[in-house]
Amino acid sequence: MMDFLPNADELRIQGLARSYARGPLAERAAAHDAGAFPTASVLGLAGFGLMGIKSPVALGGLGGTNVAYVLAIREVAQVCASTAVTMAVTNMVGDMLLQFGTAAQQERWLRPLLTGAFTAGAFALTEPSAGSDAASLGTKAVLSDDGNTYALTGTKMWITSGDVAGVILVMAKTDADAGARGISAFLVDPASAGFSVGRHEQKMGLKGSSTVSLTFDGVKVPVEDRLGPEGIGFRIAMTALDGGRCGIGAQALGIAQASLDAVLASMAARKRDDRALGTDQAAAFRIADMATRMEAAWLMVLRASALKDAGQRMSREAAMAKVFATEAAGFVTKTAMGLASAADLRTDSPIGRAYRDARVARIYEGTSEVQRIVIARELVRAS
Ligand code: COS
Repeated sequence: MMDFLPNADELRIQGLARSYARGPLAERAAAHDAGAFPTASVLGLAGFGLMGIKSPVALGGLGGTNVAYVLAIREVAQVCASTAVTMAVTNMVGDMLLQFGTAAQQERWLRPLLTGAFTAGAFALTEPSAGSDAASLGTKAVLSDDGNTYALTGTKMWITSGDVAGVILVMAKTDADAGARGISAFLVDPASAGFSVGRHEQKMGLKGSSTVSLTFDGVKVPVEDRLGPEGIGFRIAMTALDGGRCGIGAQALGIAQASLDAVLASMAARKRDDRALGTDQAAAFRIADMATRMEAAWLMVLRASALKDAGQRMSREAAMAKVFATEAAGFVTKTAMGLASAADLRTDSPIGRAYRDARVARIYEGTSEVQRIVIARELVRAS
């Protein structure tokens, strides 16, 4: 029977995230929203194993499930969405090292990612002219004649934590004529010659997270730092995004929860004719719709995550959860603005921050349109 109730270990991991989020992170969240990268916060989370929730305890992770992962991300996002996205991308890179890496690669790259020796991990797929059509990327990886090293050349864009990461998972073409099957994945040391960080994007939300472009100018990568065989880089990226999309759904719902909580607190504080504003039907119906959409979306995120835990392909369910949760968060944060008081409309108020932070969730890790393409394709494939 499917019960949607997290088990004791999942609740324990959620509890770790909640304590850290509502304690030290809450004190710094405003500073992160003002643009301070959350270094101390991600290191604090790493101290509890939360930068590698599914990775083994022996390597510094928590040995948890995908359900535990979304529970933890939602807790962190409710307090600071910038920290949550930094945590989500690091966990995603760690998951790929766990799934596709050798024992030596896990020791070299995964352990420092989990323990906080690396501040973060970065995932470099998107390029200036390859976003939604990810397989059309142009970064090249050319193998040396002696077969020992690749030279990576190209530019990546919109890369979360690209300037602070200890390891960057880079997707590049090893065979220009083989389409998606010509893409391979590489673990790149940012200290490598030829690597440089470009512009820091000035974003409307998630201001504490870092978003940069990266340039690779003949960056030498030893063959032992290729993740998996040549040609499976696109599969690695899509596998990462299947899990990542559940995480972004959870992040969006954490943001939505913060927005709804702030609306309820604001309404309780404002009385009209001795009646709480929330008892007015116009407001009450809106609040009910906000909470109901969030609840439905959360069940979708949980189900997609549980399917992944069961080892099943869940591309369709992850895409459905992502599009529905992020659009629900868009509805909730916009409706909250309509119910807010004048003070709540300050950009640094909880409602203002949630409104700004929620928007990008419908864009990154695949736009709402890309999710609909994935859903439709999976339905056609299965018919
Ligand atoms: N898991 C494993 N493998 C997958 C997969 C998945 N979820 N999705 C696709 N693949 C595999 C396919 O099986 C196929 O392999 P074979 O050639 O061996 O059969 C290969 O990958 C290519 O698949 P497909 O033909 O579907 O690729 P497309 O180029 O048509 O992909 C979409 C289209 C839109 C789905 C893809 O480009 C995408 O997800 N784009 C959005 C990228 C994104 O989210 N960017 C944000 C980056 S992080 S901010």
